[in-house]
Amino acid sequence: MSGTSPFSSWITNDPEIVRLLDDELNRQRTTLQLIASENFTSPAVLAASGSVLTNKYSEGYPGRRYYGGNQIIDEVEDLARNRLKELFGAEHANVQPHSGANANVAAYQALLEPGDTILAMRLDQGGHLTHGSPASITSKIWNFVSYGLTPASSDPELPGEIVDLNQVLDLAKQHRPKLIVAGATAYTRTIDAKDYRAIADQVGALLMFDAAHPAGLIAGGAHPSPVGVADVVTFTTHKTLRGPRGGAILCREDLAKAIDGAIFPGLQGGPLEHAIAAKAVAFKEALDPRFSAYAHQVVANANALAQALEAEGFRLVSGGTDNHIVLLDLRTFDEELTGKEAQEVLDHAGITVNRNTVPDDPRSPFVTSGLRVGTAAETTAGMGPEQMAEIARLMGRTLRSRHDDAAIRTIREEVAVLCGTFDPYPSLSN
Ligand code: DSN
Repeated sequence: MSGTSPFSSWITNDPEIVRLLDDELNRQRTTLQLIASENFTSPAVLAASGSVLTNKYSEGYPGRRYYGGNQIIDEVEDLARNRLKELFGAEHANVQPHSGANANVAAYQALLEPGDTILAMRLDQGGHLTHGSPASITSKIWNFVSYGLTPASSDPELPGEIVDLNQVLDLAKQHRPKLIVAGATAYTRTIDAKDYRAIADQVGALLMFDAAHPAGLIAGGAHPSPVGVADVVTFTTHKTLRGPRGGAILCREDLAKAIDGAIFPGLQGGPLEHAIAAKAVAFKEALDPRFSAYAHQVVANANALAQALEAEGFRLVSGGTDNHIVLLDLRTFDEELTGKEAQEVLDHAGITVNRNTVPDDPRSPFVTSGLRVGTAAETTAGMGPEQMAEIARLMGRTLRSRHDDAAIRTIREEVAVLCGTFDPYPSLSN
């Protein structure tokens, strides 16, 4: 096996790891990747991630490092920063955050004092752990007040489960937060930073936009941009933006020093310059006009998937989607079916998704009544609306036959055939 592995010419002394890399490549190739926060990076991004830059210590920033030998590293990081500024039309970029969570914590640290009040979206309504979940360190340092969604509605003309901007305004007036956070990890509708800016301005608050999920859609012009509207924009580079695992922050020039200081030395030590080089590669790819076509196709595919899943009997949270995410309430499909069981049986069928709470979910976050699915990865692999309809049918069949092992095995074979036509890594042979 290792003789034909795409990894064995690099990893010559560790067949166990070569086998695991081969197995994971095979899993990604032969099963459907529908986790909304995942994507397939290009081979160029993979190569930069696995480069000699991993060897270098470069605490500090270009031109101001605490170690010698950083002339080339400075060029790498400047390239990444400049490409990122160009991509989003931003005044300042920091490409060092190791993750979106670190980007968020650093932004809070740059803008606030411990104990200050932040108004952000509740995790079980679609927010993120770093938006003040009791389980996150953020809630121990800052005082969070949470907003949520409007109630569910049965009127298709007036779908509910939309961010409740009236509640955001009321809470902002009542609690006078120093910072308002817009953005979510499990929300399917457009979040327009301008709506939040109007509220922030009324109460004299700063505005941060957590664009972890839609960053690639924003870069591709398929979602309104918060840059120039929010004071700070944080995001991950590995979701719709299709880069390596990591984070980034954009801000106005007057906040640059505070943001940079909050990442290093405030929160992190040495930057991951191999990841920063890979980010630079991804930003160049996102500057290519073909990336805009990709971003629009991701949204079109999510719409096709949502409609086909609704036809299978699932309820669409928020009534549908404007982005890459579809959030399913399983209870209309089968009252007894939990998100946990659905995720597990879909995994057996080769359909990779994650369970997710639905708004006001009566089940625990470990069990849940919903599933979150996303189209960023399989759109990269070349799938279109026709394949989305097929995926919805396969999901419906899997969950209806969840107690029939033979049926699940048959579906897994059909999934592998479908994936065989849309190989995300044709240049990696094995
Ligand atoms: N884990 C990310 C997601 O799946 O959306 C959020 O951090």
